[in-house]
Amino acid sequence: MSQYRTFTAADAVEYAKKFGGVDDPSALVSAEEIGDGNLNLVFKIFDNQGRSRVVVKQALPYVRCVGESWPLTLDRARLEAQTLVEHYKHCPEHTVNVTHYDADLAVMVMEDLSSHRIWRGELVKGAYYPEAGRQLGEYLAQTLFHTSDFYLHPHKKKAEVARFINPEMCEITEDLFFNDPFTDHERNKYPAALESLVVSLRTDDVLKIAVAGLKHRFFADAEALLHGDVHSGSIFVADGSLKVIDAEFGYFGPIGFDVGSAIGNLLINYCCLPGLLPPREAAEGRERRLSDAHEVWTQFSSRFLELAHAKTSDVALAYPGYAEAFLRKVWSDTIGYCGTELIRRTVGMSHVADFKQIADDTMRTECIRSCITLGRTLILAADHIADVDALIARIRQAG
Ligand code: SR1
Ligand code: MG
Repeated sequence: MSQYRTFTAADAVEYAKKFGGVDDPSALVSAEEIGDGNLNLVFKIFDNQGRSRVVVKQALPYVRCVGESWPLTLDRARLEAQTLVEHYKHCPEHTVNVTHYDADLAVMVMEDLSSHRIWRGELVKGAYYPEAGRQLGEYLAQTLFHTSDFYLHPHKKKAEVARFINPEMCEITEDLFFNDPFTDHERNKYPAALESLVVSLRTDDVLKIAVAGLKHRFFADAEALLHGDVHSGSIFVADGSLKVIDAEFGYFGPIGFDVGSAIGNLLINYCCLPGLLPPREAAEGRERRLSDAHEVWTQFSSRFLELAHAKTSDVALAYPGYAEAFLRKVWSDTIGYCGTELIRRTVGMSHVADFKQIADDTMRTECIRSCITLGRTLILAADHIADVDALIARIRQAG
């Protein structure tokens, strides 16, 4: 029988004493629940000197931001822990270190990242981390290459695809990205002034066929072990450091989904900065976001190619020119999925601080309008944007 029970702060301290891996467990005395995401409980565990030492994270049997009316698998804790452990093997520099997990309690223990801050909060304030784009590109290249058919033996790859089957979490993405915003769904939430723009998404045949293609590839293209939810709220930054957390959506899917989600969140910030900062700072921040997005793609693609040239084991995939051809497919997927992230974060239910924190209603509406419009442009143009410089030019053109 399952031993699952929802942790109190005291339970989290007791758990950290047993499984936290600290030298002096009896010094652990208190916990603070700091979870501000949509799904889980997250406890920071403090010692008797008031220092935070480890983090205990527990999956709830339902979607936290909605309540018990939306039940959700506890197996996501296993999937999250195993995805992070796998990614840590290939990119320890940029993946949070999970040191212990327990499938029955849906709990994991991980390193404390108190010296870091959530990137989204920093982007909203206009803070700049010049290395973050490159570091995120490196994380994506290392984790996605080393879990792909370029690197894994075909038997191992198939076993890994089976280990990371994640139907319930994938279903959330399938619904929230590819269905809800393009239908009249009760979960959608957007400013009333944008009704006609949003309705136009539902009746645009070319757009809906492009979105169907993206959803189909999300169902079918088991290219690599994705993080599955790479947004700026799943990334901690500090000077010279970046760490990715929160991988409960991990599964084998199209590489462009992770890269596109990452770039999409930078572009959401780009669209929202005029509502968050005074004009000069906003303009400067927007240039930095374009440069971050450029860095993510440039670092990801150049490192992925380097790895493919040096380490591809399969004789057919190693044929000169194939990795480059594959990356062209990843590039158009990246632009398409980036577009769906812009639309689902604004029209759908999963809103983000970048626009929630805009104080002025009219300005907020205009920033959301530019996110939706850019998202649509990118989905429609995904096969026609040659490279990252052409992408940046398109974004500037969109205004
Ligand atoms: C019901 S969960 C909504 C969203 O929160 C998570 O962070 C994912 O982004 C998901 O799509
Ligand atoms: Mg998350």
